[in-house]
Amino acid sequence: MDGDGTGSSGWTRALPARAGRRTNLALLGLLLVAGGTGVLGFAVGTPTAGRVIAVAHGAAGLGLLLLLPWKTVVVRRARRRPAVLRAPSAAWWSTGLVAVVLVSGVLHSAGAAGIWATSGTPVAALQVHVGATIVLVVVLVAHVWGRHQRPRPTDLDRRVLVRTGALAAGSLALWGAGEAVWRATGTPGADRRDTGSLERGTDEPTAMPVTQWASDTVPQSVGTDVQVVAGGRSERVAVADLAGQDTVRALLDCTGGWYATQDWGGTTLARLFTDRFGADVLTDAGHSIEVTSVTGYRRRIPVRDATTTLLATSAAGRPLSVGHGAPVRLVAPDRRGVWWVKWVTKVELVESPWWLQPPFPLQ
Ligand SMILES: Nc1nc2c(c(=O)[nH]1)N[C@H]1C(S)=C(S)[C@@H](COP(=O)(O)O)O[C@H]1N2
Ligand SMILES: [Mo]
Repeated sequence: MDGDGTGSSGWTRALPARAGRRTNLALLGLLLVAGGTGVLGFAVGTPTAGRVIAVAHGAAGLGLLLLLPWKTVVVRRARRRPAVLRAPSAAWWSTGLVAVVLVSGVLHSAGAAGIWATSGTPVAALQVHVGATIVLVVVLVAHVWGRHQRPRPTDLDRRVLVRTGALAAGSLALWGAGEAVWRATGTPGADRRDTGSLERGTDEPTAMPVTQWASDTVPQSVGTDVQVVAGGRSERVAVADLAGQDTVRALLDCTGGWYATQDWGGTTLARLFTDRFGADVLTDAGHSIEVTSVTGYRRRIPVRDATTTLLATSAAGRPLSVGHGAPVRLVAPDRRGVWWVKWVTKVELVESPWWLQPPFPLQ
């Protein structure tokens, strides 16, 4: 009847006849791991954890390719069913979007970020990756809806566990092979950081991209002082008084896919608070320090970070540019760029813990 049945080519006939429910579950599992590690990777800035997450993310994504032969069988079989013939759109959209997400992800990992660079925007591959993923999530929910692949107790039998292990090992091997290719060919991606970011403008703040999170914009005007608040007391500190007290060499790693290391100059949050409000002001570990931008953008830092976190007025010995947060910005070592609040107007010791906030800024 139709010419594309599974029997028509030798290699698909060799595949297990039961390719179906478990293939779909494995696909869903890989997509969930890839999606979860993708979101987590944006939240984590510490090297080792970042590395584990990035490898899992890459492997889970590439692992989808390993399931392609099985999924082809499933799709071909499904296409013989008239109901699916009539409404294939979600299925085709998900396939196309997965392809876009995979290709852009691989391009980014190869270091292709700069290839499509237009004025100061070196992050196109990663933006495509994230954008297509958001659309994919919507389409996938529509696609998976009504196709309940409920796990059964037998899904935990030994053969399945062995196959799951094989899939995980195969995915990791595929990821390792990709990395080996980048290294052998000297692709820029070979040098990327554990988080997957590429170096841009280390020790050269002017070469560093100016990046906003979501919808925030560079403000028209900024202040000349910072309001410091703790325990009902409030003081205004002139920006000039913050300059040059402490320096820290720290790496800014943007979720847009680039990083840069600079020598930042300013004053640590610990010094800022204890100089004004006494040595005991930061001793309650349940408290946090809320850092607010003139734009309303804000992040809460745990008090334990106060000694390493800087209110910075300079980078590489020169005053900050407006794009990079002048006159004062936060420098939060080991945290992703979203924490590095620019154009700071207020720092306040608050009683709530740091984790009581949206995981990413809302603006
Ligand atoms: N007020 C404010 N601060 C902000 C942002 C923002 O959108 N608004 N973006 C953050 C993000 S996502 C990054 S990566 C860094 C980028 O700093 P840069 O523009 O100096 O490179 O600033 C952070 N601080
Ligand atoms: Mo960022």
